[in-house]
Amino acid sequence: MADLKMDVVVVGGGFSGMYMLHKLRTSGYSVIVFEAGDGIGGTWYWNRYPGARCDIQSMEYSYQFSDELAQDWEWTERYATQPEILRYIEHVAERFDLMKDVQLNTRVGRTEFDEGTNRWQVTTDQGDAVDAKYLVMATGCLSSTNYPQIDGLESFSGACYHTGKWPHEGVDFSGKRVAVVGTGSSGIQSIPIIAAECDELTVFQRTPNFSIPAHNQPLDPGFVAKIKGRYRAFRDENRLTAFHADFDYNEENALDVDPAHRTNEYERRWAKGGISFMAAFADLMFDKNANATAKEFLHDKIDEIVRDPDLAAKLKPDGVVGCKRLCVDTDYFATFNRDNVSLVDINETPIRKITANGVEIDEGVCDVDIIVFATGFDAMTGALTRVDIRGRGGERFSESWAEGPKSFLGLGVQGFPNMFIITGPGSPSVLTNMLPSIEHHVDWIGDCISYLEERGVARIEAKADAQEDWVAHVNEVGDTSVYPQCNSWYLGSNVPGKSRVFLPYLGFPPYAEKCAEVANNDYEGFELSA
Ligand code: NA7
Repeated sequence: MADLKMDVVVVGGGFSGMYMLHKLRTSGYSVIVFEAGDGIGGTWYWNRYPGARCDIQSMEYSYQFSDELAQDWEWTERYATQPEILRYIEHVAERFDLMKDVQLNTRVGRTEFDEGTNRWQVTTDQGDAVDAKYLVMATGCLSSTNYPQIDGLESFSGACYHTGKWPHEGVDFSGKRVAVVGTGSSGIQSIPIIAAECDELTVFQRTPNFSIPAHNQPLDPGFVAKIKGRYRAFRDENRLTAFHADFDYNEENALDVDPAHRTNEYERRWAKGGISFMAAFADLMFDKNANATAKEFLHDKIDEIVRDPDLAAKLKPDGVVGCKRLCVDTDYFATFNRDNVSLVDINETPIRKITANGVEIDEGVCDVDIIVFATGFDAMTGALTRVDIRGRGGERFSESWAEGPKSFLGLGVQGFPNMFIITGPGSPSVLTNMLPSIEHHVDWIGDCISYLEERGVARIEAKADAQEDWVAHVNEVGDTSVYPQCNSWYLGSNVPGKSRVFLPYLGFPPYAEKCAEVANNDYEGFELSA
């Protein structure tokens, strides 16, 4: 017997879960949020590694559901740090009195759909049993950490950390010999800071990454006033762009302009800094030859920065620019000019095992006191499939997605009625500015629930054909681009054994149009039963 009867259970207290709570409560529904951490914030709660920052500019990385909130909150830097983003979500929770419906330190366990009542029976590791009509998965895209399987890891006598589960008290690197494994965004942000603090740093690199300088700086009050003076219009303009962000998109194709013009544009964006480098030309993500011009430019930059040519060669990515998410850094490449930093390319010299004293490669053991795994996440699906969800007929969610995720719009899954996913695979999510994409999904789900409740609908479920067509469409659109042509977490290829499927939907505006069309046509593509 359930202890508690609610309209909605939300799993996860990150940015999506907190806004979902606010949205539903404002519409008059009873909601409980279960959050595994002992604080809210999701990604921004767990990723406390040195240098953790958002790679989207702070003036865009915030909620827009409340004009007062948008006007009142003052960001201090161009790219907000993890602590500042955490302060922001805590402020939001306090301002809208959200915490009274959030239960921390609670992991959702077996959760079953009861076909007799059309309701979810949710249990938790704290002994809660909740009967709820709707289940909203707000478990985040980058929350299930990916630990490499390296022999001997348990025998290491020093300290081991993962950037995505960083200790709250921080880590003192002074006087220490440190290994960092992984050179994605987390590695690239933390390596310069760890290098400056520790005695010796060895970076173990499997794949080099492209990175653009952040040129982070305190926010100029004039710039803030300008954006705040037309905040809604600014956000509305961004909503009409592919990445749902203010990237200063250039409509020209790299291959249609002369080389000098092309280099100027790349130089301009390099000097400006940030991920909008990707919007330098319209064909960069659709034509490998166009992309190669960006690659050449970025290779030259690495040569300019890194003094040792052999080292520079090892740091140059061979792949397609942006195919793995482009990184944004502060002094990453220059860090390799330091005397206390060395690089091990593990393709040339693989890690054989971890010993009590350090990391063993062919040339011997690299003795270290601390190992930092900056090895990323089982992205987009990991946090969902690890929850024991049983749908219609007892179908296990993890099994239904064993060959790759199947959903309609990344929002609903056939066989799992009355369940919604926020920024699930099959939606633009990680290819966009996450915050407005979260808000878009939360608004859509909230409106859908109100529609169902107003009409006395007992059950909503994605139809098999709509889901099949959508999955095919996501792949078709993905295949028009160069994204599927490399290995990245967008494709699940960073996790051994994970099915290779292009997870996000490319292009926010057509996606938003489709979502609106589905809603306007009485949730066409979903089966609604009285
Ligand atoms: P990423 O971007 O997935 O980077 C993880 C890094 O760890 C990447 O360089 C991986 O190499 C490397 N890796 C993963 N597994 C191993 C093993 N087994 N051995 C050695 N190296 C390994 O995660 P981040 O946390 O940096 O960033 C995630 C997102 O957060 C980022 O894209 C932004 O959106 C914010 P690989 O490239 O797979 O060869």
